[in-house]
Amino acid sequence: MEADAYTALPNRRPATAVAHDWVTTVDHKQIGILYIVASCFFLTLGGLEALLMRLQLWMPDLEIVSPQTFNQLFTMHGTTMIFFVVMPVEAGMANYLVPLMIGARDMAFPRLNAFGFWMFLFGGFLLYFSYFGAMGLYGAGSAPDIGWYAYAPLTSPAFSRGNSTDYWLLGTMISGVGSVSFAVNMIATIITMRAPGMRLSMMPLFAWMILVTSGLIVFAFPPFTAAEIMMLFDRHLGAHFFDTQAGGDGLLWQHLFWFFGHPEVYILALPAFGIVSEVIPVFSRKVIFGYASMVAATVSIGFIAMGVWAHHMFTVGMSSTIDLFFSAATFLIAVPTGIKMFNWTATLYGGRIRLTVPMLFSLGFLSLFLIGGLTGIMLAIVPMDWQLSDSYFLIGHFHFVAFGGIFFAVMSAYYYWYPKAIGRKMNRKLGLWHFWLQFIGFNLTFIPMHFSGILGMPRRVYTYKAGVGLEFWNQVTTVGAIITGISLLFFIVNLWYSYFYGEEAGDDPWNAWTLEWATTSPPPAYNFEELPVVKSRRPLWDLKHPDDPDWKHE
Ligand code: HEM
Ligand SMILES: [Cu+2]
Repeated sequence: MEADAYTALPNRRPATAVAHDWVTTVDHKQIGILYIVASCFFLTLGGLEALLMRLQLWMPDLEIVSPQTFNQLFTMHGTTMIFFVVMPVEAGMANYLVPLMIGARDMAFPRLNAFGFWMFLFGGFLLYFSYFGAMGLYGAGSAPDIGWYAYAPLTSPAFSRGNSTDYWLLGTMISGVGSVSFAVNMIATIITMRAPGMRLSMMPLFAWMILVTSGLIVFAFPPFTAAEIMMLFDRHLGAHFFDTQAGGDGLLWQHLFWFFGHPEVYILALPAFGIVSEVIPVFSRKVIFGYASMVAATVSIGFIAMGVWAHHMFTVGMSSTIDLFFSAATFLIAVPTGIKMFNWTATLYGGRIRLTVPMLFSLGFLSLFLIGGLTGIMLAIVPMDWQLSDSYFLIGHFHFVAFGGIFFAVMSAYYYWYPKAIGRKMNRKLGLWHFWLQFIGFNLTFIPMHFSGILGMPRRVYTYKAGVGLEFWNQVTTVGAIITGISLLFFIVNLWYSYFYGEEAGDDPWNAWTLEWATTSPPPAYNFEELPVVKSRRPLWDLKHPDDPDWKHE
């Protein structure tokens, strides 16, 4: 067919041509959407794994899955959620939004951007191929069963036969290359490609938090990759880095892992903080309270996050001096986090609050993240951690942070920016159903985990004894997980339904202030026909109110 034929019939292009466009794209917006779609795919897998675990734990002594399968399920679920759901959905949103927010036409290195996405996706596929292709201790088709932090010596050749552990190492390592590509590209883009007039001090907070996140990725991933290469050497080339019997050190793995693994928590959390920092002001009709302290808090969280890793190791028997140091450093990180909580609340205070669906999810974030933060402080108290570490209390705590905090914020972002990407708003009724079901389901799932943990239920067990008081809390948890799963169905239906039938959005449906709303919805390939001159933190406000622009007051 000739080129004109395509242009004459834009809707009738063959599917292969459309697919070709997506596969070869270097446009930051398309790459962003690819990341987001891929994360939905992995969310389905990670969610099904979670549901299977919860069904197995519905009653004492059930045998829905075998102990071996249960080990694979929590390993794959945790690894998937962290590396293949939350990181890519946030990377996708950053890819889509940051160039628009800073008034750039694309990322600094568009091809590197595409490379990063395909590395991430290949890593995920490789990991999941283990369900069919890996040779494990129990025969072919064994997914990794080593937990999401793959502790030595469990992963050493002596204890991990076959190659399912190699799938884990290579899958996360390859997707990690994608993450570093993303981060380097983001830093270059934000530093060098801001619109004329936009000083760093005027940049939207979301872009700031992506900048700090990218810095964390650049520092945290290489040591992790190095540790994984060392582990591969141990497994295949007869090295003994982590083999205590041959003069190696199993604890070395833990140090290297958590030197990555703790910052990783903030790599997941900072973009979420960025999201609510954009959503809350717009729906409170107030500028964000304490912009400068918000930036300062983000940067200091970035620094402190690199220095608290050993709070994951209080129970391995480090010296009490070391325990004390890491405990104190962990308390310290509550200060900048507290400043942020204060600023978001102060932004709400006295605002003209509009309870839109994105706003509800951001408020959900605020309340749930607060609880997750508080139980985190409890765990930073060393003797408390000795009691609760590796119990369901810990599982409850980090799901409050990762799901209640981060995932609620991600949902807020979906509802807030969908109109920009698609040109239509998401349906409010379905959105309300989604929000309330997710909020109720979430609390039913994860509050009881704190209780079963205190009652002594260890994490990573495939069943528990009857008559020791664990039935009730486990059943509530499982019911909650099912409700949460149903809430996500409302979300998926909403994504699909609104694509065809959603209310037309226009360029700026929320009456917002940042540059992504200055262009059409969806934006053209080159993003902006003409850039507004940036003189303040709210360029669109200035444009709409030439009589009283922000820069006169700043
Ligand atoms: C409805 C949603 C979810 C449910 C029902 C759920 C449930 C579970 C369950 C039952 C476990 C195993 C606990 C154990 O035996 O130790 C687990 C582990 C885990 N989950 Fe989730 N989860 C959900 C969402 C998430 C999300 C959004 C994240 C995001 C980061 C996440 C990250 C993890 C991690 C890192 C582990 C630890 C895996 C390991 O022990 O190696 N989960 N989850
Ligand atoms: Cu940590």
